[in-house]
Amino acid sequence: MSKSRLITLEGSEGAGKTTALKAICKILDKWQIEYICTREPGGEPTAEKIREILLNSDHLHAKTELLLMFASRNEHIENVIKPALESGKWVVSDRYVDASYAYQGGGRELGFETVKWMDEFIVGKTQADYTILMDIDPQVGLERIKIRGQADRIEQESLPFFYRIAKAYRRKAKIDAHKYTVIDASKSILKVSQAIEQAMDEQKEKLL
Ligand code: Z5A
Repeated sequence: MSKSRLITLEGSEGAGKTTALKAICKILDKWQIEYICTREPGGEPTAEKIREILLNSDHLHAKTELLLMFASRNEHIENVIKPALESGKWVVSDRYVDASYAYQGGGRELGFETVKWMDEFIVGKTQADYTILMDIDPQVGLERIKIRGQADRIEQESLPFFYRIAKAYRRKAKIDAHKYTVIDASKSILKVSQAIEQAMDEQKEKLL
């Protein structure tokens, strides 16, 4: 039996992570892998309550935001991710710790070092085996999600905030290049899905 794997999806607003998730699931089904799909912040009851605070509070200090992201992540890891991996299932997570490097480290300018400290403390060895970054110009991504209506607290941030996030994601993808694939998410849904399926197939030997 192959080792259980943790696959994560990252990207800024409107990058198309939902489409990407479908493409990953299609491949895992083809490989006959048992897996669960989950998301951050959230993925389990307490973490979902923290998500509500994170997305719908009027104001949060940057450090509070970082601490809450990791508090919800700790519940998610202990109650969902670790048990799934230990039972032999693979886990596909819509966002994981690299979102904290990008949003809190880059966007909120708390820096990678601060996030790394929290990463080592909370995530430890439960690191992603493989990450797909949906890379898009933030302006294009924000345009895509405009039609959804009411923006949450983070979505209401200014454009420079989202450019810092995109830059931080690219930096993290370079640091962890051995386990990252960067997808051009500005292409059509069909092209993006094909690119993800191809990327997964290229990782097959490494992952299985
Ligand atoms: N956050 C954080 O700050 N720190 C952390 O550590 C973590 C998270 C874990 C979670 O909100 C928020 O928490 C998020 C980061 C922060 N920031 N905010 N706000 P969320 O889960 O609600 O939001 P999201 O993860 O950013 O999801 P999203 O905005 O929905 O983006 P998406 O999932 O990538 O997009 P989508 O739903 O797949 O697509 C959006 C629209 O674009 C939709 O109408 C699609 O049909 C369309 N689309 C998708 N692909 C295409 C292509 N290729 N062409 C044209 N149109 C497309």
